[in-house]
Amino acid sequence: MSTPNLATIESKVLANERLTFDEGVFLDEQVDLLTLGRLANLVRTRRHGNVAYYNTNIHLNPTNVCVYRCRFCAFRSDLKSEKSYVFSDDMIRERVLEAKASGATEIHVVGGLHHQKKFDWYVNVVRVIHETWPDIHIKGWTGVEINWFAHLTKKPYDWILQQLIDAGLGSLPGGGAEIFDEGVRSQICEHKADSQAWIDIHRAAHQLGLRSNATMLYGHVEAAQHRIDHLLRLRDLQDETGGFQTFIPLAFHPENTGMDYLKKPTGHMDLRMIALSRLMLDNFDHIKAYWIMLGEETAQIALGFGADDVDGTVVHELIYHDAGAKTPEGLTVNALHRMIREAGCEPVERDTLYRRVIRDGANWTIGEPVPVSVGV
Ligand code: V47
Ligand code: SF4
Repeated sequence: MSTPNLATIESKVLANERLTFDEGVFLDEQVDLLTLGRLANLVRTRRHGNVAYYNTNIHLNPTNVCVYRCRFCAFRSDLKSEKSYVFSDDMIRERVLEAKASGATEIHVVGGLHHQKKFDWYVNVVRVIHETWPDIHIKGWTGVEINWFAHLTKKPYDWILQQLIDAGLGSLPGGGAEIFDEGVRSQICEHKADSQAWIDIHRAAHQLGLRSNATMLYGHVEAAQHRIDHLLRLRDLQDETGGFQTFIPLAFHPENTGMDYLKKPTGHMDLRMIALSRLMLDNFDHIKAYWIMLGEETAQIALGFGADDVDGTVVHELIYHDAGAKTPEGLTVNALHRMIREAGCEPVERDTLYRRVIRDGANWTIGEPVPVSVGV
């Protein structure tokens, strides 16, 4: 096999051809940011023109008590710690009514794995949200949580997922993927769901008709070959099921974590990861620049480096703020519009499934999906 070179990679990107593992590692290790960004922006505009997506959403982390101790996590708490909390049904209802009043179309639900809660407690969280306001899309519980529920109930993944769908679950978020490489995973989160479990759960979800997202946690102890391996394992599953919607690269935030001696990745690396994922994930429609994690400035610039989505209004974010994020906990729709327009893009509000949201005063309805082009 020939050694990868930029000229061949450029011509493959122009011809919409798939890049290999070696080409990915070469791009990651040796190609400068502006070249990566130029190529990724070409792919992004071929798919989306100048459209950039956002949504109106709210977060709910029903508990921070967690059996696991991932070294990168500042959010988790021991049961007896002063920091620990558990939402009651009334608190959940209050959050849902706040979401309704703010015009949110999505609630993003993830949390810790509480030692003393049974599977029914987690199903109940979904049911209470759904019964309080059936119109809100519930994007909830990561592959790690689904794996924990399988452990608790000794039931297969599709059974677990079906119980949650019956209670009102609409899709799965992309968390818990971290880095699939087994060696790296054992250093940063050795006890929780392994890579194969995460992949199997997303496959099971897709087979039941649920869409899901995928993430990658970068900027800690991993290297280029681990990042590219991660992206290609996701690309393989997407070839098989087509069920992923969005990929979200997540920058490690070290404050208050077990790896606080590491430095937070720079804006330079953040933009490289956005561009690299756009180039390698040729079968993913969307790459998200999660502004909460990147900061508003970098997220805005990322729209010119391969990203086509900035996530949403968010509100009540804890995972990144516990780990030192300096961004606000939420942004208004006007601020998101400004961020996107100044980047030369046209803001389109989407729901979780990337259908247009049509607003009329305080009311909203869901329109058609915005067409995505994959051709050259
Ligand atoms: O799995 C935890 C990461 C993830 C830290 O699907 C950290 O739309 C950096 O997955 N530094 C949860 N990262 C968040 C997540 C997500 C976020 C936004 C949108 C979507 C989506 C999904 O956050 C965890 C882990 O990878 N994480 N702690 C930290 N200190
Ligand atoms: Fe628990 Fe999730 Fe934090 Fe790991 S990342 S310790 S599973 S809350």
